[in-house]
Amino acid sequence: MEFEGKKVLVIGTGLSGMGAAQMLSMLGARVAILDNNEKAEVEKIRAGFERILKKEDIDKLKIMVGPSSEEKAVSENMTDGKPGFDLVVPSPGVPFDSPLIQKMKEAGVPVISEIELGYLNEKGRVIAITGTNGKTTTTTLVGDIMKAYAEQWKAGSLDQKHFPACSRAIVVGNIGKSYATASMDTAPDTVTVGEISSFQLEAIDTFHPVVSAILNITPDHLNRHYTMQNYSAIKERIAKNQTKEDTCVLNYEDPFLRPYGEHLCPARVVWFSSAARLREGFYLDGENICKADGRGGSRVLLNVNEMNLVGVCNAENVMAAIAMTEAAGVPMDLILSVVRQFPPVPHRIEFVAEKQGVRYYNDSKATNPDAAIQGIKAMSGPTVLIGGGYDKKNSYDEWIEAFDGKVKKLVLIGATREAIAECARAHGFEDILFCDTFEECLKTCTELADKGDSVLLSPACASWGMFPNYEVRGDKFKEYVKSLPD
Ligand code: UMA
Repeated sequence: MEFEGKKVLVIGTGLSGMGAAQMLSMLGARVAILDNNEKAEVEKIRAGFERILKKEDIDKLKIMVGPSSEEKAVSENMTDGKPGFDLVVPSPGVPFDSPLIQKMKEAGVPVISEIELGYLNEKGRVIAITGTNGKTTTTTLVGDIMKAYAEQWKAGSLDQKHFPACSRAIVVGNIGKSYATASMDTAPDTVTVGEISSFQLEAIDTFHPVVSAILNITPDHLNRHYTMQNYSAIKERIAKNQTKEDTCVLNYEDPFLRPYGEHLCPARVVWFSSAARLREGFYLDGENICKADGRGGSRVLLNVNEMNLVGVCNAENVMAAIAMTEAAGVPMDLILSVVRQFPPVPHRIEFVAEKQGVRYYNDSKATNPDAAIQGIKAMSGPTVLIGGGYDKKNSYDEWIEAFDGKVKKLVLIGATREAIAECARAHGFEDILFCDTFEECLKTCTELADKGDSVLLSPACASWGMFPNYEVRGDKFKEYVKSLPD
């Protein structure tokens, strides 16, 4: 797509909005950017652009801030009674049914996510990963495998007639990197590995990965997507432009993905399973990750104890990463050597330290009940569990049921603490404590834990309301643990 001279409205001045505006300005578009947060300041936004754009490009930007900025963006840019924009790029955090977006759509202005925008400027191949949980671990692992592949490819140690070109692998998306910015560095022989959220998939159009994966679909973000049917349909959009020439890797155990993969997915499907011995695909057999060839043969690829990652959820993530990178043309020996060295991703069932006989685990990335179920499942003994946070209107029943006698005390914080406590009591679990601050909660956990116990931060809720993001919450936990006497 040609962006030169196009009038584009970018909504939001976080990572996505700044990246979108940067790419568009560099490609000659006329960019208006707004942020409706009452605390947003033009000077600060300009200072942010000074790090990524030339002064003459910044001077051409129209920056609008505050609660009236949406109204202004429309009223000041009317052409023939219609909003005078050629394109609108909302940040993922902007609700897709917001009045401004509805107005733009009704006026026939195309509304695309920053992921679609990056893709329109993509010059190489794309591998894309979505799912409710495990996206970051899987994306990071796929990125590491593709980077190792690129090194070998460039060094000439792979037969370049047989193996697809790859001079560089770039990791982008929900993992915390703007795709639009990164798209400026793509070339016909680069591979972009994207972690893509449901918020980003809502507004894709031509986005077409050669290899995609949907890891799992469990309740999350229902305050935005309303129903599970809607949420799963949005996740499945990742493969909407794929054909039988492409590959979509799917979880055979997922009740939404099985029927999708069997009847609806337009790509060649490769399955992985943590529970069934598949005839074709990747599966977990006890401690072994195996590959079945579809002709009755199967072989062990690796034992889970050879990896640094723990838990069945991570075995699933690894199987998905192996399936995706094999489909992208990487030799299996190289894939497995990277898997064996791969360190745990921070904030995901991350062992922090043992202090006075108590083991501390940071699973701050468990921002929904399903992710938190994996956290508690990975614990082997009595656990003091920290839960609660921002209210995404999730249900906690299955999480409480997964406590399985392991949780000796549930220490609750944040907006959801009453709702979680009520749900726990309904399931007969009464060992509950409320804390008002995170600091009080951490001290309480240390007092409650005996030698041999674990303390697990796996809150089943987003951190918003108490922290800017789950990373800050996890880092605070780690800082506290490290400050404890040995
Ligand atoms: N804003 C408006 N109007 C609105 C809403 C927001 O002006 O109606 C403004 C805010 O004031 C703020 C900016 O938009 O200045 C924030 O935009 P954003 O919330 O989309 O955040 P970004 O910094 O652009 O980060 C986004 C993703 N955030 C969300 O999806 C909420 C990041 O994922 C992602 O890393 C980044 O793009 C790059 O792709 C974070 C996330 O929480 C990690 N994702 C959710 C998850 O993983 O569960 C989906």
